[in-house]
Order: sequence, then C-alpha cells, then structure tokens
Amino acid sequence: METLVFQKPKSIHKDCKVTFCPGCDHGVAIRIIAEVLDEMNIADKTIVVSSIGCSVFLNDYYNLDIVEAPHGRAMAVATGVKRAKPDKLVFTYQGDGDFASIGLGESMHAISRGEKVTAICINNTNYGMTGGQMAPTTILGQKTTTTVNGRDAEVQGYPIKICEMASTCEGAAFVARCSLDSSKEIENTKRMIRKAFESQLAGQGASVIEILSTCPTNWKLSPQESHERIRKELYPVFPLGIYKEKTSKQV
Ligand SMILES: Cc1ncc(C[n+]2csc(CCOP(=O)(O)OP(=O)(O)O)c2C)c(N)n1
Repeated sequence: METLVFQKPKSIHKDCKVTFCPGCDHGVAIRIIAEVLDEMNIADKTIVVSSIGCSVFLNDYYNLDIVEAPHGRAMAVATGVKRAKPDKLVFTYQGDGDFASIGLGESMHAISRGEKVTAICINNTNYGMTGGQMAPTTILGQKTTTTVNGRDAEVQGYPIKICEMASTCEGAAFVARCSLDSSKEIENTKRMIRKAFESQLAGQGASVIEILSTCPTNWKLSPQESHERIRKELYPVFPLGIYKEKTSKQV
C-alpha cells in the first residue's frame, strides 16, 4: 500500500522549481499561503498582487490570478483590483522595502482607508534582491552593504515597525506579526494568515501580516544561524503577536 507523504498545494504549480536562495523563508511563506487558500477552498476567488523584489517571480509559483505591481505600489494596485472585484479575496505579497520604504505612502493610506485587502509583508530586514542594502526595517547595529559599520541611529535613524504603525490606522481590522523560524511558528503564521483572510471576507477592513524572514545570502549566515538570528536579534525589536483585531461588532 502506498502512503502519501508529500504533495504540493493545488494553488502551487505542479512543476514549479524553487528559485530562492537556500534557507530563504520566501518559499515557506508562499507554500503556507497556498495551503490556507486550499484549506479555505478560495483559490478560485483569489487575486494576488505581487511586487518587486525577491517576490517578483510569484507567478512561477502560484496557480492563481496574479497582477504585478510596480515597486511599492502593491497596496494601491490591490485597492483598484478589490474595488473592481469586491467579491474576490485580494492580497499583496511584498518585501519590507516594497511595503515600508518606497511603498510606505500607498500602504498606510490603503490601510487608513480601510481597503478590504490583505497585505502580506516579508520582513527580512534588508533589500534582498538588489544585494542586501539597508531597508527601513534594518535594526540598529545591523551591517548591510550601505551600513557597513552597522546601522547608526544618529546617521540612518531608527527602524520602522510595520505592525505598530499599521495598527494605529482606524481602517486596520487585523494586524499581526509572525515568524517562520520553527514548525510551531510556521503553524502560527498559517493561523494568522487565515484570520486575515477571514477578516477580509467578512468585510472588516484592511489586514496586515508581517512575517519575519531569513535572508541567509545577504546576512552571510547559514539557514540555521539565520533562524537563530531571528529569535535572538529580531524578536526583541519586532515582538510577535496580534497588534489589532476588530471584532465583527466593531465593523
Ligand atoms: C521604482 C523602482 N525603484 C527601485 C527598484 C530596484 N529594486 C528592485 S528590488 C528592490 C528592493 C527589494 O527589497 P524588498 O522589497 O525588501 O524585497 P526583498 O527583495 O528583500 O524580498 C529595489 C530597490 C525598482 N525595481 N523599481
């Protein structure tokens, strides 16, 4: 008798090849989002807005309707898509540079307007695709190719905290920060993604899921060391948890 030990979610192309660096968490994030869509049976009514950065090849992975947004404009594009197709589940998949640097205006205004879309932001504390420059989320002391002595608050300012900022918006319905550094956290991240999608489908407002993720190539750490770095260095700066959750009565 054959036992099924592994299969790809239906929302992922059968023959897709992983193009991310070894140990990068983007692949895990993409997979668990697909699992949630399959489990909720909503792949057919989903439109993804992909962005510029390591997530640019999203259409090579997802067997879903995808719109590609220019760098930073994902939440603006998602706004248009959702307003044109209000019955769809619309989510963005963005890097932290895309969401919180070039796209900060688009992101915050869409959340403030309470657009019924979900932003999934992969926070790897640098610009991954372009070679590891400082991002708005780079933590103090972190060495990047543009902060070779480590980020210095006097010179480069302080890191931006996506969930803390997004949760101040009245239009935000569900905001959570999670991580992929262990199987327990992966399961928790899946639960948070599901809650965000459920909140969107209930018409509650904007939802934001920030996922702390590895970038072993630019961090110059092994995959295992990268997860250790998340626990040791990123958790204290970016605490995990739900930052805002509107109940259905508050809609
Ligand atoms: C308008 C514009 N400015 C700059 C770039 C160059 N660029 C491409 S990807 C990228 C950074 C992406 O970093 P992030 O959004 O954090 O995603 P990651 O690659 O880390 O997943 C930049 C600056 C661009 N493609 N378009």
